[in-house]
Amino acid sequence: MTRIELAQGDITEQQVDIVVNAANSGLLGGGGVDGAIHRAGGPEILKECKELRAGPLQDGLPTGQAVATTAGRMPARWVIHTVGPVYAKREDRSALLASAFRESLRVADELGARSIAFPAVSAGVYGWPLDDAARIAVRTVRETPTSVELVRFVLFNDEILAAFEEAVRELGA
Ligand code: AR6
Repeated sequence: MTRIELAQGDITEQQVDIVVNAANSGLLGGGGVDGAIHRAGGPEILKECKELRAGPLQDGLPTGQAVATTAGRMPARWVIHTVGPVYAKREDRSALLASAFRESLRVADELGARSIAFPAVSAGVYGWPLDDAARIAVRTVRETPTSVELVRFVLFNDEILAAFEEAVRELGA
């Protein structure tokens, strides 16, 4: 059974096997969680991202997929970089957002990880409405078969934490 936890705080400080990054397809850094992870983890992460772009991911990481690197100086062992979709009013991209969580768990299983921390992927710069982002995140994790024992959503502020608390209540996670 996978345990789902909610916590408020900074994802870079989590004592878990894997920290998930809400990256962009270029994989070379950005703002939000992405910036925080590269700052906290140090240059080793960017070095591995550049190697991925020079090798298997020459066109970047497609939306909804996930790839692992070292976590550098963070307490975690690995970072899984995933790319959530940009929110669009006229197009339902929720399958891609669910895929970002599912693919991250698949890569975590490949690594043999037991614990993972997710941010609220797509709920920042990418503009996803918080309640919906929270529901998709919680539902997908609950429905994805995985050997990961602990999934911790690390939420940056009161508002996004409240959205996840409501999603957990609604879905009974
Ligand atoms: N720990 C936990 N959550 C955080 C942290 C942190 N240190 N910093 C921000 N958040 P965002 P996205 C929250 O914008 O919407 C980047 O430039 C934030 O408050 O980081 O998927 C990438 O390079 C929000 O609730 O990710 C991409 O270009 C959540 O994390 C783009 O942003 C996600 O916000 C991805 O946008």
